[in-house]
Amino acid sequence: MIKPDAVGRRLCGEIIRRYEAKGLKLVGMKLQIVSRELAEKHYAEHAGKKFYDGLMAFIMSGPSIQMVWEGENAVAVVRKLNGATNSQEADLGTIRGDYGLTVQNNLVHASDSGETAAREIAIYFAPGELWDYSMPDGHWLVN
Ligand code: 3AN
Repeated sequence: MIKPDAVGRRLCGEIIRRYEAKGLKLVGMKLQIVSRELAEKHYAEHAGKKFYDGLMAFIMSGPSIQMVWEGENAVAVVRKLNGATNSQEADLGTIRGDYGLTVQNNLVHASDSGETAAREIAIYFAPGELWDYSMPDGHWLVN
């Protein structure tokens, strides 16, 4: 997910460019202001934490982009591209390390396992909104 701070800072293209340049394949994408209902589902594991209210307000504060990316080890690769949750600790060269300054407004979200990805994709996408297609140069990225 490209969070509202990154959309507001006109960083969408830069972030998408990094996932594409790495070789990941975009199979789903939408722009929306996330409803409270969806945000509650997304951040259920953080309910009750002291940063929960701020996090909820932030994620609903403007449009965000939900995306599904495929590729070998996509979960780990995307988390590496994003960098550590706290942008100040994120390595330079990562999205958060290069563009972020705080822990809450950290520009991007990514699922932390295949199971979480399945859960989160179901929150934001209907099956018919994900696309199965081949890419002309796809064979260069396997083996
Ligand atoms: P990540 O997005 O790196 O998987 P999570 O799932 O631990 O990180 O946290 C979800 C989101 O909650 C973070 N992206 C960040 O926006 C916010 N968050 C996490 N920890 C804090 C904190 N200590 N203070 C404020 N916001 C936080």
